[in-house]
Amino acid sequence: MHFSAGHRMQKKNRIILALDVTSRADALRVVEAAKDYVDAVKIGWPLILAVGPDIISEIAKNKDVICDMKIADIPNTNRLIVEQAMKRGASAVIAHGFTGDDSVKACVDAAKGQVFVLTEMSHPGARQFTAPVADKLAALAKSAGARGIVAPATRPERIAELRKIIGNLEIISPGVGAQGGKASDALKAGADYIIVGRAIYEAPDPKAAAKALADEVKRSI
Ligand code: 3DU
Repeated sequence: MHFSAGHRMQKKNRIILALDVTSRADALRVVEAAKDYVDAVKIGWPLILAVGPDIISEIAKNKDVICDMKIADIPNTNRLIVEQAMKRGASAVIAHGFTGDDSVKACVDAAKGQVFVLTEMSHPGARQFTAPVADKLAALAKSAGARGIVAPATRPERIAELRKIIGNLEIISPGVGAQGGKASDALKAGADYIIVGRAIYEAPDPKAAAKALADEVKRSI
């Protein structure tokens, strides 16, 4: 399952666990519970700030880690951030595209292509700024050589539209469960992977929740 930059996350369960817990014990417990049902673990600021960046390497020993720092800076700073994430064992990173092509290309170069670019975000406020330019952000992801885009499971019709722009790039899709989106809708609309956080880590039985989602995935592809 583990791969270094340049390889591909194994597309088996088509679920990425968003590990937004704030203790090391919770992080390891949830990964252990969900490990057979997820293809990768997405780690962002909540866990990194709570526990420290060593958690990236620790989880990367057993699972592909996508570092979700929502990188959005000038090219040089983007490069420095991505280099640190990759050095710690991240398999891919998530970056904003609104910073422009030079900033996105800096991420792509530093991650050897393993970058997912945010397009329209999944929350209601996304309608203000990211939704109106989402098609352009998707086109930028493609022209910059990114691996894929992040697109909203809360609006599956947008996944289908963005798919037309990016061709065979990958789509990873948050918004399933706690934000109201459905795994089957996102996958049928063209998502390669769903990203799921609270519906797994806040469930009374995270293993059962992950398994139920994996079963839903199997039924819908
Ligand atoms: O709503 P959940 O708990 O399943 O978590 C969703 C995760 O995906 C969370 O880490 C959030 O930061 C991330 N994400 C979005 O929810 C929406 C986006 O547009 C991009 C990332």
